[in-house]
Amino acid sequence: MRRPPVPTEASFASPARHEALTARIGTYLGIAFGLCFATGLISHWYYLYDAPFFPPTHPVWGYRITQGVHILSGIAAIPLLLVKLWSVYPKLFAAIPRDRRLLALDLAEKGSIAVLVASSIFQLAMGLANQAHWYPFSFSFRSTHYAVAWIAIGSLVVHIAVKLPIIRRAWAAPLPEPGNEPEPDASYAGPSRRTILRTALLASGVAVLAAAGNTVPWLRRISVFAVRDGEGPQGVPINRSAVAAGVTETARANDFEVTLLHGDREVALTRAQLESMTQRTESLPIACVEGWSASATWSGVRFSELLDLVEAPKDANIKVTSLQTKGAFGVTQIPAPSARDPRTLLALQLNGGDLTIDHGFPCRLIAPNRPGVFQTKWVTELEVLS
Ligand SMILES: Nc1nc2c(c(=O)[nH]1)N[C@H]1C(S)=C(S)[C@@H](COP(=O)(O)O)O[C@H]1N2
Ligand SMILES: [Mo]
Repeated sequence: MRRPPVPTEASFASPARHEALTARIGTYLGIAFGLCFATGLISHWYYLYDAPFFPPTHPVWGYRITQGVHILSGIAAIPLLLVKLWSVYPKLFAAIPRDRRLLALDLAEKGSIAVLVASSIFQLAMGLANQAHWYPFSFSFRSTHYAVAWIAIGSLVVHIAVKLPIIRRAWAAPLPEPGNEPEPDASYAGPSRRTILRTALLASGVAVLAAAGNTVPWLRRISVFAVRDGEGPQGVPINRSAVAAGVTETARANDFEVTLLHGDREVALTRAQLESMTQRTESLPIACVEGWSASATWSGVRFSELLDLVEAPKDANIKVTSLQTKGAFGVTQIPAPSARDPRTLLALQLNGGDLTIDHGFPCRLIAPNRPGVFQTKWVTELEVLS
């Protein structure tokens, strides 16, 4: 029996492929990766409890924009990465140099590209899975996504440095077409390289529009990828429901109280007592790490005024505990600058009505310019940290 021949680079040759096309798609992909990396670092910073300095509370929509850009640039990268991989995969079958020095260089380049490709696919797939609330992995999403981001961006920088001469050459001249080449292939009837480039960019743009409804309300109707429909009760989506958090009974209990703790000082307030305090109204967005966001009007007690009841120092961070019994983020921390921002509320109402139980009844935290996960619902204890 004859063995099938081992494929070579030429086995996959297509006149549509060209380094100038690869370099152009690569440039757009690089821009998407750069945006995604920078906004990812910003998000990571917002999540740190021990940052040397805290993210600002102004503008209130800051995280909404950076996290929206993070998700959308990641989504934009997916079609571009697929087309880019298509444009270069025959190189996997290129002949291996015999010369030792060239072989070493070849292996180093292939190795760095293998790391880049693997980490890029991993990041985009993981990000997409997280955005869709699908966690098929058992490791921590955030620390893994953060660590692999550095691997991806590091190998990307190496890749760009190695390919810079080609990238320069590609952009210096118009995209060459198969028909205009020194040896035109008369039998080629496929799309022009310009068409392939435009289609890749179009696919990327369509994917972005299909996801942007998560953030941009008037796009919601055409956004097939928008995981949140924006139609949650009181016009705001819900991430973790009261059932999922295991609070359906405790949140409705008649003896519900919020306890403020500062050393040996302790003040407990019922919802009725919270209602009898001065009520403030603020318009603040919920901006989830998954990229969706929604603006809303919240009313309740100014957080800073609650902290004053137990004479909390102005520079103290606060531990926020919810009734939640299941899942992460039942206990969070709010740094002093956020806790003391006058717009930060322990909210009792949303968009003009009492909070529904899924939005955090009896009371929840809402602070300007913070990731949604820290807008803790069903708050039952506030402890002043020293
Ligand atoms: N106690 C508690 N609060 C929570 C969460 C949670 O899991 N538990 N999820 C947070 C997340 S991830 C987001 S995006 C917001 C969403 O608030 P909403 O359901 O009112 O829209 O609530 C936050 N508050
Ligand atoms: Mo969230």
